[in-house]
Amino acid sequence: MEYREIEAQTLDEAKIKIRKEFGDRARIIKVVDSSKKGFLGIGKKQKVKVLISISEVDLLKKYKENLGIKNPNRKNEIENINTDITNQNGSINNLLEKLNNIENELKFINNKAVDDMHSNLAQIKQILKENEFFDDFIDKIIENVKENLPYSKIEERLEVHKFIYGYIKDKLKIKDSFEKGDGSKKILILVGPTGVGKTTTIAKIAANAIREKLKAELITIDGYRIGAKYQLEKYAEYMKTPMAGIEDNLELQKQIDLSESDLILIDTIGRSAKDEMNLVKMKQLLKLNRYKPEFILTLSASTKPKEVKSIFKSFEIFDYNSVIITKIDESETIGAILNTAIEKDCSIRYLTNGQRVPNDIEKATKYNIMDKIKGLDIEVYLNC
Ligand SMILES: Nc1nc2c(ncn2[C@@H]2O[C@H](COP(=O)(O)OP(=O)(O)OP(=O)(O)O)[C@@H](O)[C@H]2O)c(=O)[nH]1
Ligand SMILES: [Mg+2]
Repeated sequence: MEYREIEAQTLDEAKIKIRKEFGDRARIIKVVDSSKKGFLGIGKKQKVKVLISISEVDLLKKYKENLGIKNPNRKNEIENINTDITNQNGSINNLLEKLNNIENELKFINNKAVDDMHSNLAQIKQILKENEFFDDFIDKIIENVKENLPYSKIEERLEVHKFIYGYIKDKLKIKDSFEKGDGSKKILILVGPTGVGKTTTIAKIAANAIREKLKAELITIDGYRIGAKYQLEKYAEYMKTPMAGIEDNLELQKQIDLSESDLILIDTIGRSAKDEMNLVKMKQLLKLNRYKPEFILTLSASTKPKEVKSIFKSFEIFDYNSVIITKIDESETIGAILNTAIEKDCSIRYLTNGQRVPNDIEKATKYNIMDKIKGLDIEVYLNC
């Protein structure tokens, strides 16, 4: 560091001198007024002495570097910083615009992937899939929304959910009364795969009928399996209601002829959908020429969707027109069964939701079935 004393008439003049000679290496340390006084101020000679320090070039450079100033001209530096910020703002805006474009492109691609579908419809499609409705059924629903809902409503998620709820609800058929067998006797025959809960459900229906002061009677054709007859016998005993095990068609006809019950519930042998031979035999055994029994397909909510259709198909030889969905408590979804029942124009009769006899059974209603469809807006359930 060097020190100098600069003399000039005014401070401004001294500053110009300093700037010219030393640039911004100089720092003013002290200013001394050394004017020579004239008489009564007349002839006064103005003079200032300015003491300055002068940094060495390297030191100054370092000092500026430490401050982050590269450009010796502070004004330029600030201007540059401002320009940088403006540029950065520009880049951020550019970036945001690009992101926006990418997002729009993705939306477009996604929509293309789901057949140019509005996101609300894509969401509904997903919900129905998660409920295990089949693709062709879902496509039909989506087409229906597009045809019947104006675009302004498709834009509103809740409107779409309401439409879907209403659509499925309208398609569902419920059966809650018994067809009369011969004017007085009502005969229900439960058929279905093995282990779905036919025997348990028969006991539940009988117990509830008895509660409603109906005379109920139980019959099983499942005399071959150890324990099967015993299971029904135990329920009958508990309910103090008649129970018979029959082995052939004649015996069955006779049993019904002699029965004085309002409701006859016939339990059958669980058959796999592939067991066509035995299904045909069972149909022959259950042939009741003088009566009009009502066959009910019983199947479990936990049946795999891809098996549901083949079960409906295999049991078609019984001409059933209603179903009981069992083990609702063990499954999250019943879409595949509802889907197939709707397609086959089949009514839903009961839902069973546990092992307890007689409590774990409900008569099917459109509302308790729609409640099982997950993922629709809660408002829909509250207001529909
Ligand atoms: N969790 C649950 N279990 C049930 C329900 N209904 C029946 N079960 C149980 O399912 C098992 C089979 O019930 P069954 O009534 O014997 O079934 P099934 O259709 O008569 O069986 P098969 O005569 O062998 O064809 C039993 O352990 C029942 O307690 C239900 O709604 N929920
Ligand atoms: Mg059984």
